[in-house]
Amino acid sequence: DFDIVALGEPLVELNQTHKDQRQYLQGFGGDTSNAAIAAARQGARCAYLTRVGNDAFGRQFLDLWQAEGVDVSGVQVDDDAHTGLYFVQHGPDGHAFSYLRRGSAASLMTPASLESGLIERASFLHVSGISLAISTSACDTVFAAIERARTAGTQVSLDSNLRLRLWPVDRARAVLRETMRAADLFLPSMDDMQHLTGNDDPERTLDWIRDGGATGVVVLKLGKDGSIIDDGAKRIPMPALRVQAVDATGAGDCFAGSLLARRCQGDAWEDAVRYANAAAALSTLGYGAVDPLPRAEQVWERLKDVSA
Ligand code: KDG
Repeated sequence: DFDIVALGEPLVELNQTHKDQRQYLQGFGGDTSNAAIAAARQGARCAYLTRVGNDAFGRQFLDLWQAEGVDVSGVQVDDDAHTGLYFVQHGPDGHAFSYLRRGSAASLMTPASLESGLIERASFLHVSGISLAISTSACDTVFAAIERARTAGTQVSLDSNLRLRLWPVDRARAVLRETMRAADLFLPSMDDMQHLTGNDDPERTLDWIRDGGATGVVVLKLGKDGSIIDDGAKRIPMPALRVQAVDATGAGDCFAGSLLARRCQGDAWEDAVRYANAAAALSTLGYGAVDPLPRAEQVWERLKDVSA
């Protein structure tokens, strides 16, 4: 059985280095894949549900997940579609992504892609705004996955991960609102919510989420200002850890995966969020979404320094 089954699109990553703007490091990305690997590095038993191309990148991903201990029995290989790709470019305002993913194998997922029965054997199903945005059949697949999870008693975790390059804001708002109602854990970022609601006040944002019908635990991510846990009864502000970030790509995914991993180990929400904050901070110290994801020993070490 599994702690976490994640569903979405893996993307090969080409990440610009600071030394030479035309030099790119190849790595791996895709928010839900990042989250699954982050969780596996914290000791969680994970599986990933997706579809990759029958190409060199698809094979690299299968090797990566296997090396990370992420179960691939629910990964489909598509002979006629490619594995998606994205570029990370760094500028004075942080990083920017551009994508080569339209028509990718993952975007061709359908509810039939879920027949492996993995969701039914997990504590958590983890999905995101990107899983919902890449195509209508992928969106249907996420809804079908949530349905399976609810029937089986698997908890649903949703990261907002709004990418306005992928869908219009009105559709994003409508679909995310519907999905957050079905989530046992909703992980929105303040940036995403500002685009969806037009307001930049965390309390009002949490009110919007509750008024919209979310009944699960909500952890609103405030970037350098930390996060707020809203468990439905009270709101608990949690501080962030300060680090000299090199590349924040995937930090939110590391937060999600680490939080879920710690919940599966029995942590209370505050302890799990404190841990996930430290893991996410450490994940920004190197280039790329996956390579710098910390392992449990490093996170505990860091938490020891903070409390000392
Ligand atoms: O959170 C990081 C991801 O956004 C990145 O790995 C690429 O999945 C990706 C996307 O669609 O933006």
